[in-house]
Amino acid sequence: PPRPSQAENIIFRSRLPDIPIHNNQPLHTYCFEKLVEFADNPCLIAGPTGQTYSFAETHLLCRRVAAGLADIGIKQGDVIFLLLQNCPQFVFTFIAASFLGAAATAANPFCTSAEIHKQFTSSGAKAVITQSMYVDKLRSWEEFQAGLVVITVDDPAAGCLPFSVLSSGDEAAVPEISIDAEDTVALPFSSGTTGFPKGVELTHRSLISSIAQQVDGENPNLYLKTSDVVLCVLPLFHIFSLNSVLLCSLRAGAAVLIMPKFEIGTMLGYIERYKVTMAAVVPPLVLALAKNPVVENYNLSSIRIVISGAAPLGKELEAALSCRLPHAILGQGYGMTEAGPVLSMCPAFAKQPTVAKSGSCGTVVRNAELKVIDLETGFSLNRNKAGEICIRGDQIMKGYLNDPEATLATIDVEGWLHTGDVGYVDDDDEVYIVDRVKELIKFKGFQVPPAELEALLVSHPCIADAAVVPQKDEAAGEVPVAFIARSTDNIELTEDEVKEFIAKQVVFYKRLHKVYFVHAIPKSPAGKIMRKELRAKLANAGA
Ligand code: 4UV
Repeated sequence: PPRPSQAENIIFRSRLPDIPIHNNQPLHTYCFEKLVEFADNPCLIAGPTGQTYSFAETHLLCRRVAAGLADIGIKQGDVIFLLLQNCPQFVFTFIAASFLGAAATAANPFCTSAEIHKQFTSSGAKAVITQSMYVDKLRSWEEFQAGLVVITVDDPAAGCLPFSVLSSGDEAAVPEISIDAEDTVALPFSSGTTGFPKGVELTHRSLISSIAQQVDGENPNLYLKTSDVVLCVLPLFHIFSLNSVLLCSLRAGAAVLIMPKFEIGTMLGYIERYKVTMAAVVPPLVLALAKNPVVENYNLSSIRIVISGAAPLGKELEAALSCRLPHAILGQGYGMTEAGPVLSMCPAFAKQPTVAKSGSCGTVVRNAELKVIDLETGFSLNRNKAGEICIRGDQIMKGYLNDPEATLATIDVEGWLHTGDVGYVDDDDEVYIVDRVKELIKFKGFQVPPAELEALLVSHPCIADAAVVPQKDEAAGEVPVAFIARSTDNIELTEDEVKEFIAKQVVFYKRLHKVYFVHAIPKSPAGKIMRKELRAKLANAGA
C-alpha cells in the first residue's frame, strides 16, 4: 500500500506525559540502577523450594555467571540459547549475557528436536543452557556430537557441564567491554506478520525504552512497588513474561515469584503463601481463575493487579474474574514481540490511575506514537475507525536477524512498525483490537505460524497444496486447521493421517485440530493463499 507522508499522519499518544528515558546504557546497568535502594529485598523466589535471592545476591550471581560464560568462550556479539522452564538460572544467564554484550535466545523446551535445532542454527548460538530432561532433544544434532557446550541447571546429563561451571565464575573477572545501546541483547523468535519464525533483535535501547514506558516516571503506567510480589507463571521464553514480569520487576524492585510450569492448584497455593500482588496472565488463565471451582478454596485477596495479554480477552470473562477478585484491578496489555513488545497498557495500573473500559487494551504507552491505517490505502485513520495498528518509538526491534527483507516489510522508511493487527482508538484514547490481517494463529497466546505447518504438509507425498488458518475455539482462543489438496483426488489420505503426520513433528500447540480436503487452495493472481476466503468458509460452515 502507498505510504502517506508524515505530515498527513493522525497520531495517537499516551494519556501520560512523556518522560526522560536514559536508554543509552546497557540493559543490566539500567535494571540494577537502584540496586543500593533495595539490595536486601527479595528479588527472585523459586516457587517449588521457596529459595529466595535478594537483589544483591541476584546481581552477584548474574556477574558470576557472566564471568563463567566468558570462561567457556562466550564473547561480545555471541548468542546463547536458553531451553528452560522458568527458573532463577534463566534470569542469571539472561542478564549475564547482557553483561558480556552477548544476546540470549530462548525457546519452549516442549518444542521438538527439529524445531529447536532450527532456532539454534538460525540464531547462531554458541552454547545451550537447559535441563537434563531435555538433553535428549539435542543428542542427534551434529553440533552436539561435535562438542557443542551444553550446560544443565540440574544434574548434568552425559556430555554436559553442570551450571556450577557458570555460577562459580569470578565476579571480579567479568570482561570490561563497551556496549553500544544498539547492540542486540534479546533474540526472541516470532513469525511476525508472515512466514517462518525469525530472530527479533531487541537491543539494550529497545528493552530499556519499553521497561521505562511501563514502570518509570513520577506516574508509572504500571505502578510496581518494592513490596510487590509478581507472579511469573507465563514462560520467560516469551517476551510478555520476560519484559513485563521479569525486567520490569528488576527495575522497580519488586519480587518475582518463579513457577516452572502452570498447574492451577500449585499456582493458587503460591498466590496465597507468597501473597502475590500482581499476576500477569493470558486469557486461558483468566478462564481458569474465573471458572475453576477450586479457586474458592484459596485466599487470593493479596492480588491488586491482573494484567492479561498475548490474545484477546472477552468482556464476559473479564467480568467473571472481577467477581472472583473484587479488590483487584483487571486490565490488558497489548504486545507484539517485534514492538519491544508493549504497544498499549491499561491506564488503571498507573500510580495515578484513570479508568479503562472493559474490552480495551488500554492506552498507547508513553514516549511512543501509534497510528491506525486504512487497510487499502495506507492512509492514517481517525478515532473509532478500524485499520492496521502501527507503532513508532525507541522500543521497537532493530530488525529481524539476517533478514533485511522481512525487516523492511515490517518497519517502513518512516520508522513505523506494522503490526498486522486490526484495531481502533476510541474517544478516550483507548485501543481496541478487533481482527488480525497477518497469518499468525494464536493458541492460548502461543504463536502458531501457518507457513511452518504448510511447509510440513506439502512435504507429504500425498499432499499437493495446503493452507493453515485459525478457527475460533472456546478454550484456546484459536486453533490451527488445514485445508488440503491431495496430489490426486482419488489418493487415500485420511484426516487422522494428516493430523498424526503433523503431530509427530511439532510442539503440542501447533497440532492441527481439523483437516478439510479441497480440490484446490484458493490463491490470488500473485500466488498468495487467500486466507480471508478460507476463514470465511469456516465461519459460514458454523465451525
Ligand atoms: O509476538 P507475540 O507472541 O507477542 C505477544 C506479547 C504480548 C504482551 C502483552 C502484554 C505485555 O505487557 C507484554 O509485555 C507483552 O503476545 O504476539 C503478538 C500478537 O498477539 C496478539 C496480537 O495479534 C499481536 O500482534 N495480542 C497480543 N496482545 C493482545 C493480542 C491483546 N491484549 N489482545 C488481543 N490480541
